[in-house]
Amino acid sequence: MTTQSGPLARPARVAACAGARILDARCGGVRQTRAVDSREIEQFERDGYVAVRGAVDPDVAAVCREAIWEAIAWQGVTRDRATWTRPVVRVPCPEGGPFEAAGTASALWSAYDALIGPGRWGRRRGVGGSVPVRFPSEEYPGDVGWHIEGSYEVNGEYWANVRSRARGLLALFLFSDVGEDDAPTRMAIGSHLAMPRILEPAGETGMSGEESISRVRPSVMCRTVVHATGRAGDVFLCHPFIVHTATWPHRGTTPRMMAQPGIYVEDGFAIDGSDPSPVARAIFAGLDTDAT
Ligand SMILES: O=C(O)CCC(=O)C(=O)O
Repeated sequence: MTTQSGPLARPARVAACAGARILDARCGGVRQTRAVDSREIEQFERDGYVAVRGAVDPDVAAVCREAIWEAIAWQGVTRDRATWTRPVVRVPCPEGGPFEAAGTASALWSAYDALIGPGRWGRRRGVGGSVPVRFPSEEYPGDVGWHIEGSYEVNGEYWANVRSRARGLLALFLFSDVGEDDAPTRMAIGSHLAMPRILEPAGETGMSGEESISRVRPSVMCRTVVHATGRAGDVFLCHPFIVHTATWPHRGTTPRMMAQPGIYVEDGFAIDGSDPSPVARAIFAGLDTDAT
């Protein structure tokens, strides 16, 4: 797993709040334009995510699905439902071909420019990260719990620091249609604003996921939540500090295929108010907000 894409250690995850209100991310409708506009940038800073609808061509997403089926076949899972014996199967996101087309989609690159800043992020010719494929199942998958993604490895764990070294964004690439029943990723809206004050005392070193999530007030996970639902080809671009979780059970009919790479930013962001990028502005706002 690469440093820009690894999830934090699992034991740190905090149980989901049953009372959380759910907002359907599809409310905004299907995207017509290709770059994020000023309203979406404002939403990103405030809520911690923006959905880029139709970012990846649906035909490209369909070929990506084929490649993911081939990748999980090595673990004995095929289109034959009799092989769907586990609720989740993870594979590294395949490289090349359709994944290069998906990862270099112009709508995404222009959104990275808008959210991180031109020339500041790693121009990866692919998607990267891992693909947790979730199958229709009532079984607890074992990897559910609130967390933020770590960005760099320290003694086998993924850590994050307040400047978000090595991570500009968390991207959720939907390669299958994902509805409310299909175990969508759940994000706590505005939760990214709670993390800067938690991470700041740890300075450049940062802290482990276990440490950072254990310091978040439980009320943060009881905020209104949004589910990463939509059509194959939609991509959610999330602030690196968004608190999110996998969900279960999967009561839909088809496997949910989603990749969750980090968008690499080598040095992270300035946090003194001088950095104009929306990612940095949200970190700066979080330092000034009692949201922990
Ligand atoms: O599968 C999902 O919905 C999210 C998984 C996740 O957040 C992770 O593996 O870090």
